[in-house]
Amino acid sequence: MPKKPFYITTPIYYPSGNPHIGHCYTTVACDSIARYKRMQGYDVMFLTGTDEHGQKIEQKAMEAGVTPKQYVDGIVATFKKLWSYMNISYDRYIRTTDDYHVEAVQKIFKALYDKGYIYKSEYMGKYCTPCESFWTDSQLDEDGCCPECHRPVKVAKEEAYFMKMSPFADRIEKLLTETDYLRPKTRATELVNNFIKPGLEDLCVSRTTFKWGIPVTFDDKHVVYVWIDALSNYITALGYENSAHADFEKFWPADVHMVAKDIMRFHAIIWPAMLMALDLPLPKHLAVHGWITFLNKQGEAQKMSKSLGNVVDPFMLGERYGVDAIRYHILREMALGADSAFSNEIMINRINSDLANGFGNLVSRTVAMADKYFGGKLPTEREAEDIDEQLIGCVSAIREKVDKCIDETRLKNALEEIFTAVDRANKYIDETEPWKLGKDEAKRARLASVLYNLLEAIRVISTLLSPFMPTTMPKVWEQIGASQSDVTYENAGRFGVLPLDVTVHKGEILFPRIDIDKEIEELNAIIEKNMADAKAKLSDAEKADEFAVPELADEITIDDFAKVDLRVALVKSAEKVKKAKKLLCLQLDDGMGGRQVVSGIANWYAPEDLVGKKVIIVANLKPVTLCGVESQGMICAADAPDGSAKVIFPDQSLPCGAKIR
Ligand code: ME8
Repeated sequence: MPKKPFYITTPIYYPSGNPHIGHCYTTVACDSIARYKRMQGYDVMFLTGTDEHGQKIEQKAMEAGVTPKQYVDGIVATFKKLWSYMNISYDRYIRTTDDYHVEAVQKIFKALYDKGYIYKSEYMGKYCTPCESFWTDSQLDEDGCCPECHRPVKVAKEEAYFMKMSPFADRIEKLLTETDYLRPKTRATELVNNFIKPGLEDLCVSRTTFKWGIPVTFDDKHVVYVWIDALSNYITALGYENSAHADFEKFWPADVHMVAKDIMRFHAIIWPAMLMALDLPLPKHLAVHGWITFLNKQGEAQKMSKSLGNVVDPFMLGERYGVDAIRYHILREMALGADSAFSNEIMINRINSDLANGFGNLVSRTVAMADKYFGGKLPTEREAEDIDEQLIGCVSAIREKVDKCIDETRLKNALEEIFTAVDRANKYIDETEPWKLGKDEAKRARLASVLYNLLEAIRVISTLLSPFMPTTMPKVWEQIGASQSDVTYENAGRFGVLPLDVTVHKGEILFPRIDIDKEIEELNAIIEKNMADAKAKLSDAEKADEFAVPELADEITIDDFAKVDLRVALVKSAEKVKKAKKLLCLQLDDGMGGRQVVSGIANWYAPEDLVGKKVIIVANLKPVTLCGVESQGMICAADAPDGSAKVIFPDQSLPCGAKIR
């Protein structure tokens, strides 16, 4: 009988910076499901890749002085290196710069145009450059900024093609609320209330302001704008509208698309609309997970960001604790739909408790006892007791539970189920006290039963864990004397598979216990250094990018401006104002006989930073008394992104009293 197909995808990632632990989450989760399904006997297609077009990449390449293709090639190589390092068993890797994808997207765009779903118009809206997204006013956050990254948006207008969305609104609403497409389904409410109920707006699908994109064949001023290009990858990679692959019939519709919440809207609304417009079947499930955030020293969960330097490097963690421990940790911490805060402490505690003390210890104790009491080879006589049934019952039941979790994309729960069996087996050791049995020759058969039951429990557990931790489990099989045919999916549902006289082989410690204090100190030092480096490295452009520009004040006329008399003045002396921590009192030469100004900059400037420098003052400001000291005007300073004020120093050759206009 031919194997049943199973198709799972990660998002295609932007190669605009190196991959981090957040990208690893989705990819490792999909990899574990893909491996599990292969173990179950499915014919699996696991797709990942990179989303390589767009203005942001064009800009980054320009800054780096290379072509966009050269730029993405470098980062794609790092992605691929990471996936190989993390043991990701993808079957296909799509790059949106691949010729076949480009050709297919052009055909898809044209087909949608020919069907009347795409039309030309003019776009005027709020545009977020970093996210490459246009937003409507109702979608902006409460500060009027981008709802995704919360940075300021700008008004932009251009000729553009649009895709009609309203014809699909009812079907999409039903898809989200009446089927189990969306996981977790609780998220449907926000999509329906925020996007569908207010009326689905047509989607801008082309751009003319940058070149790094797939050209629209029938209007070469335009390039296809992000989502039609990106989302189509899931079908072009199978050979839709191209001849590079020929698996579309076999694998479409996808069984699972997995994404984080940042791109849920695109996968829950726009992607189904595109497929409906193309008359294609819809994917079966969209699994949406939360963010891996970084828990900082103050206990606040921060978004991982290169500019903050809090991006957790998977290569570094893998080197220290092993790739499987990292895979386990990220999958075990994140519940589908919720965010999960990453901290070094949580990670190390998790590895120590579950892997070193829990599973690792179960294996090493069992193998060590079989070695000590029976020279490694179990005798064939047996003596069962009632308590055995509890262990056997628990272990035999887990496969079915794990199957269900995998089918519902609940990987955290899958691991929890498996670890109930680990705990049960460790408890069984405490209950049966094999070290006591080992002292009594008459208990040989009983001891053999206990150790055999433990080896069987380990066999089942390690088989089910192998999709999650594919490097370590073969080492376990070697230690417990299991052959390849013992560790199949079928045998993970049975007890009593290992030969009665199985031979164990003591091996390396699977998960060494981590010295938490030492490691935390070292990891924290690494993160702090990264944060300091990131701060120092931020280019001015990036700093400006990070900075939320305050809203523009009401319009004034030139006459209004002329009322403000700005002048150059020299700081002759300065001192702190007693009893006012923030204030400096400055004596100025203003070219008009001199004056005294009090300024709230003492937190950032010492008197000696200013003496001898020319500054700009508001010279006709009505005098006030601040903390008992008279101030005749004020010094001009700008608000910096870090909350400090930076004094504006004009050209120092200007004479005191020069007017600024
Ligand atoms: O959005 N925690 O690409 P992208 C969890 N190209 N997951 C994270 C994460 C974090 N901190 N950071 C990233 C794009 N991810 C588009 C997608 S698909 C047709 C086009 C993962 O590089 C998560 O899966 O910004 C998220 O959805 C994806 O990376 C976004 O990757």
